[in-house]
Amino acid sequence: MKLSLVISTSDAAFDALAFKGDLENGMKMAKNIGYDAVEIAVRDPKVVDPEKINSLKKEIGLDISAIGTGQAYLAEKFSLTSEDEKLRSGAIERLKEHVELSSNIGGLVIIGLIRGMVGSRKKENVVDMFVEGVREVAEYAKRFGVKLVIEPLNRYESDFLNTADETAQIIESISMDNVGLLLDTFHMNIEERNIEGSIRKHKDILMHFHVADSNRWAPGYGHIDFRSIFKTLFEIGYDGYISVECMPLPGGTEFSSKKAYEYLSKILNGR
Ligand code: LER
Ligand code: MN
Repeated sequence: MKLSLVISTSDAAFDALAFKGDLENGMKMAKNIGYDAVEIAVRDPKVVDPEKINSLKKEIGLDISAIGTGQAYLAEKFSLTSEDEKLRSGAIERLKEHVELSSNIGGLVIIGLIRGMVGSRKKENVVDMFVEGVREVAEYAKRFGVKLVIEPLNRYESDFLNTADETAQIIESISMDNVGLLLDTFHMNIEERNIEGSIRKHKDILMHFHVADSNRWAPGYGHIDFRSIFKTLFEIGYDGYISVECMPLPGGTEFSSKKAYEYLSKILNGR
């Protein structure tokens, strides 16, 4: 298992230069700490230069573990289940662009907030729209050898797909081998009855793993039992990334990223 760090970048559309600056600084910081990869959020792949990212990857010696897509929902309301046809087809087209970016720079494409919300609608109808949308993107992704991961989010962030079971059921109905599950300890701590049990139950589709402690501080500063979780991940033979996605606490981005790395690598090395 390799360690990755989610790095924050400013909105690429409005300030492409700042995005590259942030990216370069974030990648250098992650490398200096010891991480193997970074995970980035990209609102619009059209304004990202894959050649530049690839040269940074090479120069710094770091991989891209995953690409987050939620900014397209937050800033532009693109959603795979929007009632507005333009926003729904826009989400599909945008995700296909994320797929192309991924085929260029690497990383799984994350389906988080871009799933949209159920609201007052009938859940079955929303599920059907979602399955259809993800399938279209997944078929496109298959041509590029790219994988998509769907992430259950806790109830305070979304009213659609909160648990590993619900999400796994949808992944089963999509039934494509390039669509898998992303589990995040912060969300699991709120929604799962038993974190280790859910990991074990869905081991066959688990493709990516986010870690933050119970308070979304760096692992080690809350009450999640990472020793037990990592033992479970070892036992199921998980070989994807462990990606640190926490608030810059304690002590700011660099300090918390360093503390997270030290704490997790100690556990991974059995100390
Ligand atoms: C994204 O990976 C995530 O966990 C969300 O909570 C971010 O909104
Ligand atoms: Mn997450």
